[in-house]
Amino acid sequence: MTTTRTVPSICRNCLAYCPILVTVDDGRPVKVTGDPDAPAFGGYTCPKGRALPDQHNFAGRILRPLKHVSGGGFEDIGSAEAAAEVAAKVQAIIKKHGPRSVAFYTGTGPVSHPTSGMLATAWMSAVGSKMIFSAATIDKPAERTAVALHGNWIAGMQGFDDADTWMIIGANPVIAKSNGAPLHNPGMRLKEAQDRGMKLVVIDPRRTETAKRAHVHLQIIPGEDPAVLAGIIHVIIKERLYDAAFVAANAQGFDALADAVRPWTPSHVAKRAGIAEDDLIVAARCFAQGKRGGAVCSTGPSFATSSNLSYYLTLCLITLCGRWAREGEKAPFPNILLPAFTPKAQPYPPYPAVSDRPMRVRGLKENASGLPTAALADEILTEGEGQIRALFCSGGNPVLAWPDRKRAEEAMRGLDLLVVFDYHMTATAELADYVVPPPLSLELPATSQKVEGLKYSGVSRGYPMPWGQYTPAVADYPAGSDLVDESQFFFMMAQQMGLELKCTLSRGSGPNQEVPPDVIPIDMSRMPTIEELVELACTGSRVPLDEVKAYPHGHVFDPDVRVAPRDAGCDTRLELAARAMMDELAHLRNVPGRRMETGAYPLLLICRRANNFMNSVGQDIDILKPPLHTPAAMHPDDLERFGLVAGTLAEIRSAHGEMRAEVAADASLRPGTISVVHGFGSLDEDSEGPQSVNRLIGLDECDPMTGIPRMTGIPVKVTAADATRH
Ligand SMILES: Nc1nc2c(c(=O)[nH]1)N[C@H]1C(S)=C(S)[C@@H](COP(=O)(O)OP(=O)(O)OC[C@H]3O[C@@H](n4cnc5c(=O)[nH]c(N)nc54)[C@H](O)[C@@H]3O)O[C@H]1N2
Ligand SMILES: Nc1nc2c(c(=O)[nH]1)N[C@H]1C(S)=C(S)[C@@H](COP(=O)(O)OP(=O)(O)OC[C@H]3O[C@@H](n4cnc5c(=O)[nH]c(N)nc54)[C@H](O)[C@@H]3O)O[C@H]1N2
Ligand code: SF4
Ligand SMILES: [Mo]
Repeated sequence: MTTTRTVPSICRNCLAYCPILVTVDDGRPVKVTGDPDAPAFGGYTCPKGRALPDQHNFAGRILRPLKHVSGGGFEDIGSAEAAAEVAAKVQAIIKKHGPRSVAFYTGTGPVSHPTSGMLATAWMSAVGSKMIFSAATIDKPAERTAVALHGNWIAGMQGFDDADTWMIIGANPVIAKSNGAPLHNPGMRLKEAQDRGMKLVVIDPRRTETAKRAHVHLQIIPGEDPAVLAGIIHVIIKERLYDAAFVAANAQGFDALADAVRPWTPSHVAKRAGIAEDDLIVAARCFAQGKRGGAVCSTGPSFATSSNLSYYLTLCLITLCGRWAREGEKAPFPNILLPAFTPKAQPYPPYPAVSDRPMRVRGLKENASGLPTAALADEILTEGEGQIRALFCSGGNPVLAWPDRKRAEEAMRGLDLLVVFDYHMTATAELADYVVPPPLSLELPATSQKVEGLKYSGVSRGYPMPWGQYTPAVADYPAGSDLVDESQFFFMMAQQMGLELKCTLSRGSGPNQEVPPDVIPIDMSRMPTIEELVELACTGSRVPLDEVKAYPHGHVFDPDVRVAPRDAGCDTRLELAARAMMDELAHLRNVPGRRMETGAYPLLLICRRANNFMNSVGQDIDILKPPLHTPAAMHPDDLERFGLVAGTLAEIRSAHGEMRAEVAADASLRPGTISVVHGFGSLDEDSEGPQSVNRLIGLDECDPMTGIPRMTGIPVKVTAADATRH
């Protein structure tokens, strides 16, 4: 007899962490819907969330660790045996090449399993390697460098829920549940906000699902964000719309910033960015004349070059208009499952955005966002002392996700040891020596803490209300499986190698820590359970985990934390004129704008995300309708201009490479742009099927501070696939 039950849980596919109801038959998830009893989420789910049972029951799921066998293919290996073998191989590599030769890369997989990395990073530090990379540096590294250059505000940015003005720069939260609007049910949240009169400014070359709701949409030429932001600041200063009292009390460098934006007149910026001068002025007034609000950048400006500057000018805009939480207000981000701290109406001071620890390649250094992942392929492929020989890849898919698709594949093939933690055979896993399958989200406990912690990467993000939720594991491990997560695997290796692990819990970014980090020794005599690691992560939480557990549908807590005044004698200030940023702005003024190209590459390729897929995840799940070919959206006028027919195959070429895609008409694009979703493709993508857009993206134009390559606004040409054959 089947036992069926329906239980509350959390979808952890993306950082919205939507509360869900999961129907479980004999331990197997069979249905997921939004949880109508979860306060404030409105029962929202997206297709990815509803496909969780398909992901968990997926026929191609890897259920036991795999070892690559010489001659090709994989064979099953027990998890303990795999850990022992890998530990021995790592020891040999360290003996020969030193600890720097061992690297760890974490992708977006850990979004769905937040404790997976806890013991992995502890193990890295125990073996003495600092070579820890993450997808964050090919995502939005400027979130952290800009904060390092500008400083941050201890109490955080003003919240969304009582804002009357808001600016979203290169994000599409309605689809991506990303920066900009509240992560949960952003469409509903934006609508509510507009119904109460909030004015939204969106800067995006595409009239996105988010931009459609904007009061002013600046449909810019890709890459012109710094110009537009400088123009907006120019107007705000010229019309004296800034909060002079706030600036005088909390910032420095105002005069230098005013000088720096003076040449960025509305007429110059409008011409350069391809927008109407009036729209720019209205956007500036709209943002500055509101009483409360915020401004947030996302991947658009992050990928567009000059990303530190775009993010930095956005912080300047927030400071100029005093959009930080003020003394006496309810603290917008008080922490529920993170420790209690005192949110003050006071800045965290700026700190060095770049460390003195160099990489071996590209002249890059470690920076506030970590080690530059775009340099990792070259760190692997460049011979010499310190060359990386072993890579642990946790929940990432470098072959498809890293810019320069070919170089990424070469790097994966060039390693002495590649261990991939993933639940299915990805393009990267196919090249692994060992593939270790972790349990999937519904088989694991978790809390909403991960989303709260988003505020540590940049200005405040996360929940707009003090939300807390815990879920136990609601599904069983599949029968006959031998699943281990990263923490367990690294623990087993540590035991094998006689290492003592210590887990460091940091609650902040760089030196800006809300409370001092906790360093917690792990009992090495017994493998901790995942439940124990969840508890460990909640050490010192403002609301005890047990109290959160009492609300299985989640709860809006009301700790009534007020923003405290500035400390007596504190003279810390936010920096409006960081030298490096002012120099970059002056330099940009002297180079021509990113005019829509007209020569050999007449279109600009821009980035985009799809509702049914989370990067490369979901492409093998039938009900998410993976396409036969990578879709490429173009304005109907451009299809006509280049003699292309929607629904047919085309060849896209950049100076770096070429790809095959199926063109579609999309009038939401700025004419002259073409947008392609990343994450499609496979290891063998030459013969047929989808191809990765990272074939078109090279590493020759990387940001000198963070190393992020130009990943949007890339000149390309498009021809009908048949035409290219002749
Ligand atoms: N051209 C182009 N390139 C891009 C981007 C772009 O917009 N355009 N976006 C960039 C951005 S923002 C990012 S963040 C990176 C993403 O880069 P990656 O994170 O390297 O790529 P993903 O495809 O997200 O890979 C996530 C992997 O995690 C696995 N996974 C899912 N759940 C779990 C789990 O619980 N445990 C483990 N161990 N694995 C799990 C999935 O199966 C998948 O293979 O790509 C970047 N690359
Ligand atoms: N459904 C879904 N959700 C996801 C993901 C997914 O793959 N699918 N991925 C997750 C990840 S890893 C991340 S990092 C977040 C990212 O979340 P977002 O940053 O919101 O990602 P996108 O939806 O691609 O929005 C980026 C926007 O930038 C615009 N853009 C392109 N070039 C420029 C430019 O030069 N300037 C400006 N101002 N805008 C530009 C694009 O038109 C696009 O609308 O989403 C996360 N959520
Ligand atoms: S938006 Fe979709 S994928 Fe993201 S947490 Fe919610 S249901 Fe899951
Ligand atoms: Mo990302």
